[in-house]
Amino acid sequence: MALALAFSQPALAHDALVSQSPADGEVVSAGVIEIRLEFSGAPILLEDGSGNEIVVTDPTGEVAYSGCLPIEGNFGVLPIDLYQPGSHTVSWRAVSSDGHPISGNFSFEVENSTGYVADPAFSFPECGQNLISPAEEPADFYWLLWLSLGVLAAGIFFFLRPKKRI
Ligand SMILES: [Cu+2]
Repeated sequence: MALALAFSQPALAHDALVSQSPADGEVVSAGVIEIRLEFSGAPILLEDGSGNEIVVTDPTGEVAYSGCLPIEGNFGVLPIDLYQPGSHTVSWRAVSSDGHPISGNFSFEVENSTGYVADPAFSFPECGQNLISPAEEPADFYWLLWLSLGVLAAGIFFFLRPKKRI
């Protein structure tokens, strides 16, 4: 039972998204905006830069950004230059400080009443240079790994559960 508890305990310690900007459904003006995600703990930075990732899709279905999510303490912060009016969708995933993957998605609206055009001088933060093609999905391996660990923990828990008297 102690072993089962030791296995199941970390699942309670996932970090959570505590606030975000833009909010889900928020309307923002075209231009360079910051997508800010605040977590309850600082996401773990893996050496190869994978694990903390964000994908932004514009209203035409084009991927506006797909790559690492720059981490600043408890925050994931991505500046992005947006001009396409309409609904943008954001999907993110991060490595919780307890080592588990967490993820979420939301959408927000861009309003462009001033005829704003993309700034040719805009560049993504350094970790954004290494863009990941949406087709590659390199983090899937980690999801499978964590899923299999969860199944293993559940199996041990089941095996060690207190037996009922007949
Ligand atoms: Cu966890």
